[in-house]
Amino acid sequence: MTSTDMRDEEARAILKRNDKGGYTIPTSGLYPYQWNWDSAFAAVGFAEFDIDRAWAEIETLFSGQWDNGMVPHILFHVPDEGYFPNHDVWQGTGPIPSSGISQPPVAATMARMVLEKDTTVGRDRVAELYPKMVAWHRWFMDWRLDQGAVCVTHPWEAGRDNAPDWDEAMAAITPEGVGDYTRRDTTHVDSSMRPTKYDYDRYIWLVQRGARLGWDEATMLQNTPFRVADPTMTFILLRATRDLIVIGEILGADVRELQGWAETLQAGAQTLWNPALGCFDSRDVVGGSWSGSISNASFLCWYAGIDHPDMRARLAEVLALCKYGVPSLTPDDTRFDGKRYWRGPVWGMMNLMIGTGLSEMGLAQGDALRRSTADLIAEHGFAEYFDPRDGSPAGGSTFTWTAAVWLAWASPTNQGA
Ligand code: 2M8
Repeated sequence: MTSTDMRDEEARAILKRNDKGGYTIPTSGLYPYQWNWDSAFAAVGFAEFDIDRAWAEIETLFSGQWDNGMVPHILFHVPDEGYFPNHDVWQGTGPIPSSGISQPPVAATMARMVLEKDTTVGRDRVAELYPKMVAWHRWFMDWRLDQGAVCVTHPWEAGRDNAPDWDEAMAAITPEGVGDYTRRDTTHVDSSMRPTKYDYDRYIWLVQRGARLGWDEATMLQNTPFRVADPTMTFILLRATRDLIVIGEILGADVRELQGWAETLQAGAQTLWNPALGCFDSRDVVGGSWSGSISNASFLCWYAGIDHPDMRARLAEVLALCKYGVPSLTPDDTRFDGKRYWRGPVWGMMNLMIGTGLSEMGLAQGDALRRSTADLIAEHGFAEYFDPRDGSPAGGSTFTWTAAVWLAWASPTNQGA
């Protein structure tokens, strides 16, 4: 067996081990539930060896969809005391116990990828999912826009939990009355690789506010303490809406409403251009300031079909400092912390989206990024994230989305595919 075959085998084994029957946990211990965008990435990993299981992953995710169209960021299928905050804190109001916020909507893009693997099997499966995905995207358009850019109402919604993008907005929150609580994440992973207590106090305060208001979007919008227009959400929703249009056209659906959304989001993405930084950036809607972050979310522009000469220059600068792909924050930023989660580390699935976008636009860095991600995983394993300075693994291990990224994109088995 070659080393590539061994990694392929290991990646399949990780997906099977994290499979809890219809849904996949990100990794055991640290994350014992179904997470939204983790599941969508898991689906493209499964699609490399089990198409039926790939569709089941997305179907189970949408079984938690709320009446208002929102698809929660966590589905608490089986209670587990090893995680905090659990459903008793969140008090999500959907058909199965869940959180009360969403996560980056990569599902339609991943569904299109699974569909293209096998259109015969996929057509009926995607036909069932299509109206649910449209309803979810409509929820974003109804409740999350600012000047056409997509906002997050909690750092956990962006999936980039402790990114510096939220620092100003978080500083404006005084987490009064949050009470005592016991974190579980730091019993699984070294606390130097996780968000701080300062962050967690504000995360929980925001969750308590949502729960108190019954997760009613109109009520939560009034005097909202946290609303940040975010490149992660904006680029990903724009990309996914275009993929949803392709799926709709295959199904013979009327896609005019979706085309309107894509135009709105395309214009909204331009409102994230920070001229002083020469980069796409997060914009605090409540406080009015830019984050000033050259992050891996900034470089999702190509994934959304948006090119910019300055972004190419920023990418070259960042990649000159990082051997293994795009870090969550450029290392020459004073806020950079190479092991602390979304303040520095490299994440495989972010590399996948950035690299895919670059390749689709005919830019050579796309394939280079795929090769460096392959080296990263081949040399350092299937960690949750990696220190961009030397590739050392950090966070959880045997991680679902890293295994999926390997199988669906980075593995040399797929080179030239
Ligand atoms: C991380 O977030 C969760 C909360 O949602 C946590 O720290 O408890 C983030 O990296 C997020 O993007 C990811 O989906 C989740 C599971 O992998 O973990």
